Amino acid sequence: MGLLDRLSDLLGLKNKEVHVLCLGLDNSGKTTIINKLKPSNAQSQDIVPTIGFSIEKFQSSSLPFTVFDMSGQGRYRNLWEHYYKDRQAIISVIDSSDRLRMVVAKEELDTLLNHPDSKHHRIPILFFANKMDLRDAVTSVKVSQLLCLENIKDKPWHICASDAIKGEGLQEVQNEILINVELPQI
Ligand code: G3D
Ligand code: MG
Repeated sequence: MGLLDRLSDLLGLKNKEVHVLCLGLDNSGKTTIINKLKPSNAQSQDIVPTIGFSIEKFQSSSLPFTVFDMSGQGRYRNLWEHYYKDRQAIISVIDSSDRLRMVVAKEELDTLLNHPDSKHHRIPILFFANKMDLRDAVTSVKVSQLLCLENIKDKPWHICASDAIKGEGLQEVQNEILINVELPQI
């Protein structure tokens, strides 16, 4: 069973539409990851830079999924907050090889975590420490430290190392992050 199917299964979202918000700085690999999460017959061959944001709707097993792929480019970042409310889970993608912008990634994450629509809601967050294949990549443990993930107490979260090009690490979501989740009305 794929990651999205397990997500919907664990959240008990049978026969409903599942909304997942995918966030991260530009070039971190969001669109590549979302593409790999789609059923193989719906995957694109070419990934083009996302302008603003794109909404991907696809069927995963029997369930319709909507993934909001938010551009990380600075001028579009304030769009994120309009979508905080409208999600059952968040996927946050980090370029593990981009040490220079890790501090910006942390600022963006802090903005998300401190937003009134996000704070105190038990929305599961799945972090992908992406681009693990690159020589400059730091480990997922190091990414976790740089982003101070251990300070997140009000949300279940998990970090996975991934190589989105090969599709490695994308299905390894741990069940425990997805239990005890307060679901918004959908
Ligand atoms: P974004 O949607 O977060 O902006 P994209 O990022 O999915 O458009 O990916 C940005 C670039 O990073 C793309 O390269 C993509 O192929 C590459 N990429 C994504 N994931 C990985 C990964 O795990 N490893 C490596 N090495 N590269 C990755 P281009 O060259 O098309 O700009
Ligand atoms: Mg993109």
